[in-house]
Amino acid sequence: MKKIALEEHFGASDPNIVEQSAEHFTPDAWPARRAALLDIHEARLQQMDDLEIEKVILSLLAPGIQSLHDRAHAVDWAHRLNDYAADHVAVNPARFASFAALPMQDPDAATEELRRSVKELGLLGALINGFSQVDDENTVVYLDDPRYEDFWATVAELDVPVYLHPRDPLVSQSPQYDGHPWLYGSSWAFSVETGTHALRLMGSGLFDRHPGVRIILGHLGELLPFNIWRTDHRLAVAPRGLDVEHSFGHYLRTNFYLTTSGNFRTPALLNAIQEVGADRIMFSADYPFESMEEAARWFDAIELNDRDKEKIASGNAARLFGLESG
Ligand code: GRE
Ligand code: ZN
Repeated sequence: MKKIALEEHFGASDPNIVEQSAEHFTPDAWPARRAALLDIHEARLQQMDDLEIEKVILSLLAPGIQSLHDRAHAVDWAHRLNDYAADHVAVNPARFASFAALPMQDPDAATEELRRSVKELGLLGALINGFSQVDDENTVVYLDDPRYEDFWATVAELDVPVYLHPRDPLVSQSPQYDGHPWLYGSSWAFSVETGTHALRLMGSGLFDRHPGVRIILGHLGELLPFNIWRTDHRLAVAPRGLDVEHSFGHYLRTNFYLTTSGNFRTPALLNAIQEVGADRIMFSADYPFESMEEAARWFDAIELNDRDKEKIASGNAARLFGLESG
């Protein structure tokens, strides 16, 4: 079945950001993954052809710009890496598109870079890797911070989605993981960190002020579809100062889209479909951290009615990004 995939990462060696991903692999596995992050038009495209993935929306690896705590460094690298992404899309625009990476360390610069990326480079929105480290490595700022009010207004005005992608919490600020390093990364901490960040956005009133803002979450929703009923159920009796117009389940079903990136598990997909509906779920792999082949073979074999399967494979993404559906 024809598919569009949209959490598909790249790295670059100029500026040299690809090395950020080395920590996620054993030294013997890293050279091949490094090469896969740097490649776009060869092995990646070959696999897309083999697996009926007609289009990939690229995004920079994580934490990417979000960990560059020096503001000027973040602004410069985001600009250069968005140019780099646009240049690669231009080589084969039928098969590739890209999200922008944004220097959230400087909210005005991030807003301008989003505008430039969408209007001048033709990128399809932004992918932000969670909180940003700002000015020093231990200061973290989440996207619900008031300094981002103009940024979110611009997201609404440009009418482009923002992919909220995982990063690890800082070791210095995560005593719950001390001595248990296997809890970091994509095994667990990524999802808890990102699901919590999404709840912060809901609780901040962002979607009351800007009902048109659309957030994409990977990994079948970073644990939220499983737990959202309980969160609302408890907040109804113990709101602890929460003051927003709707339930979190409402925001999840109204302002969020989910992808299958890195979560190739049919029971989890069916839970997500039951909670948010098949119109809000999109196929993705999370290449090259995950196997494009495993993602595609799992998805193609799922027994689901044809209408919903086609929407998840490509129809929802085509509609959300204004792509021609073919
Ligand atoms: C991801 O982008 O989702 C990712 C990483 C690093 C390791 C695993 C993973 O950035 O899924
Ligand atoms: Zn990813």
